[in-house]
Amino acid sequence: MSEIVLHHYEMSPFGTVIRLALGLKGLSWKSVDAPVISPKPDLSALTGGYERIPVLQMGADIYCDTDCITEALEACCPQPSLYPDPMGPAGKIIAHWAGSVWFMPTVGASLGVNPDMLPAEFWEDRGKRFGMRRETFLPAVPHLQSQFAGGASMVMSALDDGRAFIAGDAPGHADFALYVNIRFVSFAGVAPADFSPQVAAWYERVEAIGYGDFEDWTGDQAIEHAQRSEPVGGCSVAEGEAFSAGQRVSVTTDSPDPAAIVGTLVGLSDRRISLSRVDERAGEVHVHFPRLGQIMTPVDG
Ligand SMILES: N[C@@H](CCC(=O)N[C@@H](CS)C(=O)NCC(=O)O)C(=O)O
Repeated sequence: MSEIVLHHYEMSPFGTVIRLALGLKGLSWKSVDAPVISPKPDLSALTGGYERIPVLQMGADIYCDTDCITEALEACCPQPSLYPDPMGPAGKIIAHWAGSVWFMPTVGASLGVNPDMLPAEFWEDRGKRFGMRRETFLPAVPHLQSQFAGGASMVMSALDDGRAFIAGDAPGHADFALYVNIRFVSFAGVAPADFSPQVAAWYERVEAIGYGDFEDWTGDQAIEHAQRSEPVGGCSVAEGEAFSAGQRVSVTTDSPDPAAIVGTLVGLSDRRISLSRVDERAGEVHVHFPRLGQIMTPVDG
C-alpha cells in the first residue's frame, strides 16, 4: 500500500476529523503542514488548485474533502469502521450536518468571539476567497452564536442518556465531526463541561482516540512520492451519466471558492468525481472529489 499522506494544519476542524479517523483505524501516516492561507503551491501541484484542508494523498491518488477522504479510508482499511452499527452509514449524514449547517455558527462562536486569534492576513484571505470579510462577519456573530447554541442543544440531548458515542458503544465519523466544532469553540474559551457533564465525558472519550502514529513530511517529499507513484486506476464513468470518460471538465465547490480544477474525467458515480491531470512536479495524478457539494462543467477544447 502507498504511504498515507495528510495535508492539513493543526487548527483545522475538518483536518482534525481526518486525524481522528486515522487514529481510530490505527494507521501510520505522513503529516504535511499546509499553509493556513493561500497560495499553497505544494498542495496545488497535487490537487490542481483545490486549496481547502484536508487533502489526503495515497501515492498519486489525491482525495479532496472529508467526504471523499473518509470513503477512501473505509475502502483501504475497513476495520474499525467509521460507520459503526447500529447507526451504520447514517453517521455520514450526521457528520455532514456538523460540517455544513452547524459549521458557520461554530466559526461565529469561535473566531467571532476572539477575532484577533488569527492575523489580519487570515481575514484578508478568507474575504478574498470565500467572501468572509471581518467587517461583515463580526456583526453577524450574535446570530451565529445563537445558532451554535441551537446545534449544541441537539448534541447535548443526543448524548444526554449517557451513551459512550453518538451511535452507541463505538466511535465514528459522526462523533469526530461534532467533536471538532466543540473543539473549535474551546479556542474561544468555551469548555466542553460548559455544555453538559455528558458532553464533557464524550469529548474526553473522543480525544483519547488520538491521531495514530505519524511522521512529518515536507510538501516536496509528498510531491516526489506522487511523482514516483501511479494512480491506482479502476475508475469508470457510470452508465447514464451526462458526461463521458476522457472529457475535459472543471470542478468547483458549490460554496464560495474561486478554485476551479480542470482535468480529464476518468471516473464518475453518484458519490465521486475523479479527474486525471498531469502536473510538472507531481506527474500524473488522479484527483478525487465527492459528487455532492461540487459543480462540474464541461471545458471546451
Ligand atoms: N467540505 C470540506 C470543507 C473543508 C474546509 O472548508 N476546510 C477549511 C479548514 S477547516 C478550509 O479549507 N479553509 C480554507 C483554507 O484552509 O485555506 C471538507 O469536508 O473537507
